[in-house]
Amino acid sequence: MTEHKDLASIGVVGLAVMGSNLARNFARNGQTVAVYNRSPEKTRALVEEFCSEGNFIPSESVEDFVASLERPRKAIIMVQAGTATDAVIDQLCDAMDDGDIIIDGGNALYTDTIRREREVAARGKHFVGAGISGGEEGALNGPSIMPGGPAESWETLGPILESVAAVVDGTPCVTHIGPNGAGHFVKMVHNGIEYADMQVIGEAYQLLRYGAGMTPKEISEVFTEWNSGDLDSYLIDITAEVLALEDAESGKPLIDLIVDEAGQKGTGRWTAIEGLQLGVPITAIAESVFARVLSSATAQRQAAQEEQLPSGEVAAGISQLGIDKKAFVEDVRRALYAAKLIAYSQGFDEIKAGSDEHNWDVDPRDLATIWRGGCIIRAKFLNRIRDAYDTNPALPALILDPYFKNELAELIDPWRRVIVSATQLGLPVPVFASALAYYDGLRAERLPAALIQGQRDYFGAHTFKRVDKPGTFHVEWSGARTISSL
Ligand code: NBP
Repeated sequence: MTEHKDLASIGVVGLAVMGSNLARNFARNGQTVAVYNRSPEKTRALVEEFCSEGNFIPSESVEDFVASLERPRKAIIMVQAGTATDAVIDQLCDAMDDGDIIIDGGNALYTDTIRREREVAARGKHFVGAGISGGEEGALNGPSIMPGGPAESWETLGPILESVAAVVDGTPCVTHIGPNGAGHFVKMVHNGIEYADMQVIGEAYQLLRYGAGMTPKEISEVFTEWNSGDLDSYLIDITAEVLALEDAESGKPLIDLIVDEAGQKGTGRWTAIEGLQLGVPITAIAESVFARVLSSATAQRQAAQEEQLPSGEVAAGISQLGIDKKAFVEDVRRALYAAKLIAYSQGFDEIKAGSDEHNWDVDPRDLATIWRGGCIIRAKFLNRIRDAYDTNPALPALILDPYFKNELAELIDPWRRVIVSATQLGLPVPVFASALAYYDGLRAERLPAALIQGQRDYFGAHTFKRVDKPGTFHVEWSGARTISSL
């Protein structure tokens, strides 16, 4: 085993794009970084190319890597979620000593993180599942980091993670989220919100392009303008850039040359599944996952076009509906903002439900704080969310905060108008529309659930409760239809 004179304060295992950028970020911020990758070529390439950025200690075996770390050892795993992560944890556990800390920075399923923490603790080590957001750029220049795991690990890890996280108004975008799987759970919902945020932007684009007949370049300018207001965010900013780009070869807008099929990897899908399991109506997030699934149903989409599924009477554009373009653009902006608000409100509901279920005590204010920088959903709007939970930490729903309620009063009519127009134009706006259905559902004094209870009692004697008296009731549907109290 190699003897190391100087030891590393942190190590990174897995040197693909995320791991190597994170290792460089640590090195640039004055940490001596131990680096290891399964195939040594990546380790060599990283150190060769970036040794001028700081101190790296490369290793070509896990044992050497572990020996190059100061105690308690801290190693961040940046490999694929699933079996690769389990394999690396096993190797590290064998080589490490009691009290050392293994951090999984990949996109693990939080239930795997809970299991891993238990298994690693049984082997005498600490395990921290940390969500890391911001993609490769964030990993290099400052991500938003969501670590779970034991509070005592955070005391050791906190200062190191703070040294590489994004910083907003002097506050690093990292904090201890809660025990065991809390960090990865929160990262999962963050990604679910990201799906919805991207989809509502997509729906706005679709309406402006195929409803208002605007060119990608014109829409890019609209997004640039929107980026200076309530919608100011990383995703709106990059949308303007994507729409502005022309393919040098053909001179066509790049957007028209990209195949319109979006995949949905682990985290977005998990957020929807978890919402169902926890019984939280995260409709905007789930619809955004389904929108991607539909986009990828290539064979069905092709058949539907070939068969010319009837559209009914649809307008070719907003002028046919007598709608002014400038007014429409502003309505779409407001509809986007409203649907986005619902997606965030639902995401925070899911986090609260997960936190209650697992006794994590996640503070929503912390999340709004650390998502303001580094991560994909970073936005000015998160300051408002932070203020909302500051004012009332027990807010029953984000949209019930007085500021957001006032905003919704301004957004609701344009939001309804846009959905009506989208229907008349035959353009799909699944998240705009489902978010409004959720909103109206929440507001409704009476929901048809009463009828559903009646149906359930009819065919399955499921019983029902009444609004006018306490108790449980059943109707003898097949006989005299008398209502009896049970
Ligand atoms: P990948 O997940 O694509 O790369 C895996 C790396 O792990 C390779 O360098 C591979 O080595 C190494 N590895 C080791 Br060490 N042991 C392995 C094993 N037993 N099996 C398989 N691979 C092993 O890297 P990534 O895109 O940098 O992502 C890393 C993690 O960060 C993932 O969990 C991802 O979900 C998460 N994440 C990614 C992003 C993003 O924007 N890409 C954003 C946020 C989070 P090799 O060279 O020998 O194959």
